[in-house]
Amino acid sequence: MSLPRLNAATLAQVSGATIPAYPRNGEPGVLHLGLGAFTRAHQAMVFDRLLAQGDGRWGMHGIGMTQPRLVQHLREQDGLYAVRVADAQGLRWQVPGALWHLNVAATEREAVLQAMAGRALRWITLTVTEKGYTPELGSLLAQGLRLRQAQGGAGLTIASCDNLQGNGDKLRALVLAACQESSLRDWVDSACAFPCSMVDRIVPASSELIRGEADAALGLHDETALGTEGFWEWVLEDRLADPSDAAVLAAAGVKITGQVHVYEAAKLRMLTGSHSAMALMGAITGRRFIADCIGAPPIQAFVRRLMEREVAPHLARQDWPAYRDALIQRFGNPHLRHSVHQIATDSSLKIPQRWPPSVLGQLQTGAGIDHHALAAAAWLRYGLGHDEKGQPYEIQDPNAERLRQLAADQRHAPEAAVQALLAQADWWGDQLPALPDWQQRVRHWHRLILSRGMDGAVEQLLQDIP
Ligand code: CS2
Repeated sequence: MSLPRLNAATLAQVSGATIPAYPRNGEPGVLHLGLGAFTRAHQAMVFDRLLAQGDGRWGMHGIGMTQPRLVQHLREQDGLYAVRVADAQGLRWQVPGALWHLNVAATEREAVLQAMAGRALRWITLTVTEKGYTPELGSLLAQGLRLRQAQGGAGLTIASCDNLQGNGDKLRALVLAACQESSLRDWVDSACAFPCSMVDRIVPASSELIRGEADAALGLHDETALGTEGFWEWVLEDRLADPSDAAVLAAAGVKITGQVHVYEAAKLRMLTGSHSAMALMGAITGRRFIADCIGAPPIQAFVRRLMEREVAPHLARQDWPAYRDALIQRFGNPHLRHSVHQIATDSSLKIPQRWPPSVLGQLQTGAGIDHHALAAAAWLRYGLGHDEKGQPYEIQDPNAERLRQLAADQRHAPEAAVQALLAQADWWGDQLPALPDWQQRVRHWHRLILSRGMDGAVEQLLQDIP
């Protein structure tokens, strides 16, 4: 028997979850670009907390950039959805209520532009992923801000929440470049703020499994249910259009600081840098989830050493040992079922943010780079598109074809394949490709991966470099 759908009319029937008890019919104060799993389990739950405390300014207008399906499902559910928060500290279900309006940028552009000019709007937040920072994004925002300025709207805080170093600066540059009129550029520059921010919560994509668990927990069907961990962090640069928001957000657990880059570097290089290495190892060895990877002692030892020896020496985050230990715990959370292939998606846009800064730092001090070199060699092996049991997998990446071509002949001409991979300046930057030590170590570990297998190469590294 099919369950009734979760929506505003059935919400009161929910017993096994915390549900919103505040009005949801106001004008959204936040417009979010890049409606996906992450923002629904992160920013939306921060705004849900503020709304529950009576501050009605934090309702969200969620904008899907291209895929209408998620927006359609959420429209059918009046913006309501279920989130399971589970880790060693316990398990609970919540229905956040911060998502009030929904549109698709690709097909409903006028509605999105009008929303950017909305009287009640105060913030725009973004999770458009690493591949979303394009001139088209700048144009969309500039067009909306032009309309806002013309209608006498106040300035906005426009906060990028993507895994990019200096994300707010990158976004500001895109928007200013898209402002054709100098009057608009001057207004954006003076009235709007583009803080950098680091956001953190592990949020796997929705799955049939979690939707089934939501059915059982809520007694209602949610086509978009999510699972996440108890941990979350939002570190926001203290550069806001309305400075009074700093105290409001801090009271909800957001860290407002002038040191956001300290947290950005630690997260990008320790968390997501390890994520990318494990994801590629998992894909090659046929391990489905991150928890399966970190649960393999040699891979856990590899990850610890990658963080301690090759990343931490270049971080300003003083509490990195505690952060490292927390990450190992978080990676091992069995409730998350975080797919290695989800993380391996778009590796050609992710790895440039995550590995080169640590490798360059190590090379500048003459320290070892073998853990990152083995990870880079794993990326080349990943490019073959099948695991070590011959099971094929899809390479989901805007540069998938390039990676496949670079990887195709690696068994017949391994050195040439490594050289070709490392010569991709848009992936490794301008400095790394020319550094012989880097090339030599990647060649070494690539040979080991082909001869001893992924796990064998990891074990060899642990033996060779105690
Ligand atoms: C992951 C990130 O998919 C990926 O690339 O490394 O989504 C990671 O789970 C989040 O940034 C954690 O905050």
